[in-house]
Formats: sequence, structure tokens, C-alpha cells
Amino acid sequence: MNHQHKNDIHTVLVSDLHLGSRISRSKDFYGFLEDFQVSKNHYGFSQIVLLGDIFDDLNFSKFGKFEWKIIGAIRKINDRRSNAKAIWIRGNHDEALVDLMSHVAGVGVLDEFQWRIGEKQFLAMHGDQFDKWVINWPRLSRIPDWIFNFIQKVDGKYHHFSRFIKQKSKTWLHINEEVAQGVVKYLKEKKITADAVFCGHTHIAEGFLQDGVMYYNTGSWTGEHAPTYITISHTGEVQIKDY
Ligand SMILES: [Mn+2]
Repeated sequence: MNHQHKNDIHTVLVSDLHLGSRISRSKDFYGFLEDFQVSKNHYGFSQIVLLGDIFDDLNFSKFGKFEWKIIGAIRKINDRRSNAKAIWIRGNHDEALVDLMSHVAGVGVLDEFQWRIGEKQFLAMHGDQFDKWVINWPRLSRIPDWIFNFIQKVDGKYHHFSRFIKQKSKTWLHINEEVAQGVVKYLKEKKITADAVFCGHTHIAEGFLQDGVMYYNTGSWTGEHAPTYITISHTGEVQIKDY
């Protein structure tokens, strides 16, 4: 990480760590949080937005040393002596943790979060609300890849199920467009003004203009690519970064 620009950061956004799952990178994420800590109670950002699916599910038995350390680190960011705050936005995987997190990590869990930096207005929400795949197939979308591979192997000569899954995966390639269209439509319906919107959920980090609003996705930390996160400077400049 680039320490030079540490103090220019107003907001850090990160999502889709799926901590507690086999593919999660809890040690790396703990290091990431530590990198921002300048001294006791002093952080190199004003706020960190945990944009959903931070934890994979409510199974504490899968939590290792670093999952607990991360919860402690989030609690420290929200200490009243700290210069920063942490905001947790629920995702479709960690929504069951909402009540618990508000107590254990000392953080309120929100459906969406709006904030300003100077004249610029921002909104963040996880994005599953606009994913038709999750809406129509809430259980199926949670099936991990190794099960898909297994299905393909045992699907035999007809491949009906594999073909069905493949068709659905094609939609997945356009998932950011679908979420971007959904979130911008939502803004208009709710009469919310925003210069930029931030979502997670799709695991694909990118930014593009959608109907006059900048759409950014925070990507993921689950190994499809280098871990990604987003920073916003005190002048409102947005950057997508690799960790
Ligand atoms: Mn999600």
C-alpha cells in the first residue's frame, strides 16, 4: 500500500471478504486495517465503509484468530477516542450478523449510507437488491464453485443442468451493468442526488458512468483477482486500488 498518500484519504470502501469461508484472506485484511493505523486511536482515513459480505455466514466455529482480530480492529476504529469511524452495510451473506455486529464490533449495520465530501454526494449499498439472479434464486446463488464443477461431472450425457448454469453465468458477466442500472433507477425513484454510487456483491472491481452517475464496484478479496478496495480523497477523487 502507498503510505505517502495515507493522509489524503477521506473514505475507504471494501466489500466481499467472505471471512470465515475457505477462500477468505482474513490475515491480509487484518494487515490492511493495520496499515491505516497511524498511531493509537489515529487512522489515515476519516471513515471506512464495510460494503457487505464481510463475513460469509453466521458460523462462528469457522472463525479463526484473524476473524476475531478484525472484529476487534473494527471496534477500535469506532472507539469514541478514535479520529475515524467504521460503517457496516449489510450484504446478502452477512445480514444475519446485523444484530450481533452492532454489539460485538460496536458498529451499526445499515442498508445504505449517504455522505458528502465538500460539494460531492455519495451513496453506498451492497447491490444484491438489484441482482435478479439472487432475487430469483437466493439459495442457488450461494452454491460454491466446487459444487458447480461436481454437477458438471455427474450431469451425464444430457447436461441439462450444466447448460442451465452456463446460461445463468453469462448473465453474471453483465452483473455490474445490471446492478448499476438498478441502483441508478433506485436513486431516481427515491429522489436521491448522488455524484457517485458504490456497490459490492459482484466481485468485479470497476467504475463507469451510468445515466449521469458514476458507478463504482469495490470487487472482492476472495482470490478471483488481487484484493481490491476504493479510496476517496478529501477533494472527492475516487480511485480503485489493488492491495
Ligand atoms: Mn453479496
